[in-house]
Amino acid sequence: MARHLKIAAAQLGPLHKADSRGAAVSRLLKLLREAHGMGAKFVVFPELALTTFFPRWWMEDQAEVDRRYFEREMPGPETQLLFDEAKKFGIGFYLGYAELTRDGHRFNTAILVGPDGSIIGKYRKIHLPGHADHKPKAAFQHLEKKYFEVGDLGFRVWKFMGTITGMLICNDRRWPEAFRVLALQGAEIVALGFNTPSENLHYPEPPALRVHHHLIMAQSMAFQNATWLVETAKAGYEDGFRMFGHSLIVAPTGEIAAKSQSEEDEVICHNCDIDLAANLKQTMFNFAAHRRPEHYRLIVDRVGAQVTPANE
Ligand code: CDV
Repeated sequence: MARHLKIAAAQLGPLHKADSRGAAVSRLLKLLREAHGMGAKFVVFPELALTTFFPRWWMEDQAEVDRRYFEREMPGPETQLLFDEAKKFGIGFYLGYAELTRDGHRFNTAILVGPDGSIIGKYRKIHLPGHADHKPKAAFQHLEKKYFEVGDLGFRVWKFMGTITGMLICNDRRWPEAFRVLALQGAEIVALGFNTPSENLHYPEPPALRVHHHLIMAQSMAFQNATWLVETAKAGYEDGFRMFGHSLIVAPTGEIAAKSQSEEDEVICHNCDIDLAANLKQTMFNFAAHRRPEHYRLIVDRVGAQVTPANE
């Protein structure tokens, strides 16, 4: 009999600078209860789900940044409520937050929490977009390279609620390598939270085109790796800066099974057939039969593109 898991993407609307951690957790709890009402057993929350998307701001007082935006413990005093409620419902979840380690390292992190409330897995974001320098003339900034270190845990998967599940965070969804490394470990579900500005920091680009890229990436990554893909946004105008919604649950066929419609708090849910990709994995994307890694050397040996014509 095919395995099924009812999965929800619990999208958050805006969290402003003035919003407290407690207010964020209250909203997450409301979303969790709604997801429970829909029968969900696995709930995916966004990237940096406890605070505003603070990397848009240049801030110099690191102690203040740590106090306002980083978690020293997980669960902490406020987030414990979320762990308790999820455990009461027998729900597992993915949660993104800013992590400050005991030895002073800062990461953009996501955790996978089992239905018994235990932390099963941790992922620290590897593809950090943006810049580390101050750009005071820009309309907004994207300072992930200032506030976070590159994740040091690699791309991993875990046995989770009868499935093999991997985690990514936001910008990772633009890099096929990240998905393929998870798929090569047998990923059946990839969970990912995101905060994506509707405006392009670097050059003018229609917001609809940015959403188009988001959708085509999600559909192709799910299909080419034969995995379920759950992508959850934090969306809307945070202190006047817009981020798009379009949270998604994508099937291994590349079809969108569910999509959010608002830029507010919103839950979408789908009963995912985890074995849907069985045929695909034995035919078109039978990696063992068809991949040719002997011809992929450059992917790991070279970072940036160099022009290397065969006839030179
Ligand atoms: N939080 C992110 O990683 N956002 C990036 C933006 C900056 C392009 C994204 O890939 O959506």
